[in-house]
Amino acid sequence: MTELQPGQSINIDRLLARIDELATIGAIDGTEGCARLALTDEDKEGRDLVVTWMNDLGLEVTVDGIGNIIGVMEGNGAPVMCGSHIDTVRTGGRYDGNLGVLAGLEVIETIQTAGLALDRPLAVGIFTDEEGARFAPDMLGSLVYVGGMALEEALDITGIDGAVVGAELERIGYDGPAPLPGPVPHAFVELHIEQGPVLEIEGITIGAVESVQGISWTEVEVVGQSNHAGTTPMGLRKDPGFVAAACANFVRELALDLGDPHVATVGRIELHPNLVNVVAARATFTVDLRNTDEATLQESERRFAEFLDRTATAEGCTFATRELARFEPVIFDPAVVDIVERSAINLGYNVHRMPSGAGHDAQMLARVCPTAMIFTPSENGLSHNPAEYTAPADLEAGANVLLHTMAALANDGLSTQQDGASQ
Ligand code: HGY
Ligand code: MN
Ligand code: MN
Repeated sequence: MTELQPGQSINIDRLLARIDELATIGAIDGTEGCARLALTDEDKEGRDLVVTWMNDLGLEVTVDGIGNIIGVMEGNGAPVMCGSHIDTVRTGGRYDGNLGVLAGLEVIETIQTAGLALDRPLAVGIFTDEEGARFAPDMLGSLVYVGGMALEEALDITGIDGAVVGAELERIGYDGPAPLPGPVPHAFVELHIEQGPVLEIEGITIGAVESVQGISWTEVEVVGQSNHAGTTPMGLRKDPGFVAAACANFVRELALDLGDPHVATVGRIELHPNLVNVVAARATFTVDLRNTDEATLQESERRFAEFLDRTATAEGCTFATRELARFEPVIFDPAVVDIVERSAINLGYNVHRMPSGAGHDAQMLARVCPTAMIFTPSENGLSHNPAEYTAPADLEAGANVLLHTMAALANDGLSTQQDGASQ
């Protein structure tokens, strides 16, 4: 068996071929994107394809009770794991999540083909429902994997379409037997597209990700009184549609007031009965607030709650809120971030340390083992959009950094002697 050579590269054509093939599942007509909402038939089809590739590589494949799929190479001791997700949002691109999983398979095939010796086995994980777009919270599968949510609670979650997680997992045949919480890896590394503009603007190829910002998702239901749009004087209205619109405007103003990196989004608004000539009876909408600083995130939650109360009350409406997701900022393991940065430099790529604006499964694995992430640039900073694009040279760079980072971690690049030492 041989050592990994400093210049050893993955096979980019093989990686691109897998990315392209997986993207045909749930393909969005006329675009490069795909739609595979968690636990839908398209998600099942994507899972089946990647499991076939895992089996072709001779990996030991397990599926746990929340549908996480883990493929492990033969070997002794806790594996060095990589991975991500293959579920997408409804306007998804072909790289978000998929790159981290398929680059993991490519790393393993490169190591097998070159007959390379590693002190530890490698593993690739596909975590269920990372997006949280159909079933909140996001990162659901990895959250359950690390014991952050009981399986029973997760299986009971009802989605935006009324489907229930447990029933959907059973329907698609991914309610697996593997134990939860899952086996703790020696270390975890996630390769992901940046999904933002920073790397492209700075002309940097690799992001060594040091942290993930905090996330706060709330669903708000405002109840008023449906009435005739033509006959109801403005002063007599109880219009939840107005309250929802006022809240969408407020969170934008709030984000501008707090300044970067604070972001705020009203991504989903549903009016009932949603008709041109009816003052709505009910408005249901979501508020997504994020910040790298927990105290500021809490301040934004507090200021929004006060605005909602004041505005709904003044409009004669009642309201209820439901927390969909709430994760504090996460700091990745400095030793693993160092290895990512050093791997990139040794491979001749320029590299930039940065936070992640998006949530990722790595922020959950960081609860149980040394973890970090690798970013590659997103063209025009675009993501959660079918036009999402990352150039092949950047995909190759990211996968090469993943290869060398995982090899370093497998050959004890970490000072820790214990498997999966807590942070
Ligand atoms: O919402 C997120 O940050 C991720 O795409 N789930
Ligand atoms: Mn993602
Ligand atoms: Mn995403």
